[in-house]
Amino acid sequence: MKEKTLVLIKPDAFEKNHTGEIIAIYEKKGLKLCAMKLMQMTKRVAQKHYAEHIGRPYYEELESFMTSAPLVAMVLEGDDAIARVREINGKTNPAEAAEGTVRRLFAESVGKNAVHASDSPESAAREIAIFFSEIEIFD
Ligand code: RTP
Ligand code: MG
Repeated sequence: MKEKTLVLIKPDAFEKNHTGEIIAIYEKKGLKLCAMKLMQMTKRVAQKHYAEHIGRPYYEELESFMTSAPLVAMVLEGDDAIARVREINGKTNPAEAAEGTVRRLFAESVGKNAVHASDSPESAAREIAIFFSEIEIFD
């Protein structure tokens, strides 16, 4: 089934010029870019995007990192895109991420872990609407 998912190339990976390589990985796996922008998250957007994480021990660090510098936001589309992109990204902790995954290749720590991807159809719909308006999404 065709799905859309929100992917963020986080400030660590953008800063290290890994954007092109990361996008190439998704494209080579057959996922299609249907929206993309360079932007910096505000605290307000971080609190909305990571609402379920507010109050957890790592939240303050997560918010401060995600708002610290520009990131690349995109929507990828493809068959089973939500689960497939998370598999391509690898485990949250790069030390546990499988060989060849984006996080194994580019992440430096659990916090600075290169990429974000939506984890369910509900979160994909919610997250895409935070970053993109209808006229910015092409399919
Ligand atoms: P993401 O949302 O970024 O795709 O990552 P995920 O689903 O694999 O991980 P999630 O549990 O949703 O956590 C969101 C982000 O919070 C940071 N985190 N740090 N220090 C820690 O223990 C810790 N736990 C989570 C990570 O940057 C993670 O990607
Ligand atoms: Mg998550």
